[in-house]
Amino acid sequence: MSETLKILTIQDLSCYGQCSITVALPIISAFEIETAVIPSSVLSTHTSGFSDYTVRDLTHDLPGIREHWEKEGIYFDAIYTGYIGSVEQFKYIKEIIDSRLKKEGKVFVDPAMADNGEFYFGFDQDFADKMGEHCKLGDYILPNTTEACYILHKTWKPNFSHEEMLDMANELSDFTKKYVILKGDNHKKDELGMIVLDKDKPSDVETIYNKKIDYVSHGTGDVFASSFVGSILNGKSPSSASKIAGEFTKKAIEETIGDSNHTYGVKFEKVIPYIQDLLKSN
Ligand code: PXL
Repeated sequence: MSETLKILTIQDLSCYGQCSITVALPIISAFEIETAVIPSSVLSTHTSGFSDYTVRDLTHDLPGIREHWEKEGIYFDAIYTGYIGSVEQFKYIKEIIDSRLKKEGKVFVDPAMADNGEFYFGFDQDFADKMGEHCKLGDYILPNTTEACYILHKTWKPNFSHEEMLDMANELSDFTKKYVILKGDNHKKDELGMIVLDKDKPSDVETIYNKKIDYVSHGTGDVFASSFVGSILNGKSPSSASKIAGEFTKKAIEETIGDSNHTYGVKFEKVIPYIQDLLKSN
């Protein structure tokens, strides 16, 4: 019987809206990885396109969960952090990583805090600076261009040249232990690129392209990060994992386009049956 890897994901639980934990848990599980969760806050919906949502901050539950898991001897092969609800959570999350990650375990940081040139509701430059520090715990960081600009104190624009994207990925090397996956290289007309950079081999930098789809949708970053994590834990290289995650996310968007009642997230459930094919062909 092969060993099942165990991952912990720490992010909010938005009860409705297809993001964060409700995306990560089913997708990573479908990659045959045992997935544990710490909901760092509970919201009735996510914060984009909904109003008057409820929020319960669970920051102060984090140390108690860690202490219990220490008593139980629970460890993880990987920890993946996404949307983080408060600055205070960073220190508790670091304690969880320090204490519950196996020695050879890997950390994935999706600095989910901004998109399309703007912060999500409630975040600011101070939060972005703390997120930048948090990224330094990551073996893999997965920012989009907006998040990269806030972390690097750069001015965002909708279209960066390929050279500017490569420069930005290089600058992000200071904010990762190993890999930068910078999403959103849109200099080509029909293809969307992701820069995959290993800070120890910057001259081997690669750009992975997928078909570009002109559709803005919520939650695609979470779908991408979850399928990237699932692919890496299935032994894929960062460039193959980016290819699989790009393809998985693109298919989820294709399933959603045209349904005007479904603008809050993407129908990733329809793509879950393709995971094994994607793993085999990449
Ligand atoms: O998908 C990112 C995300 C996660 N969680 C919450 C959000 C957002 C983006 O707006 O509001 C609560």
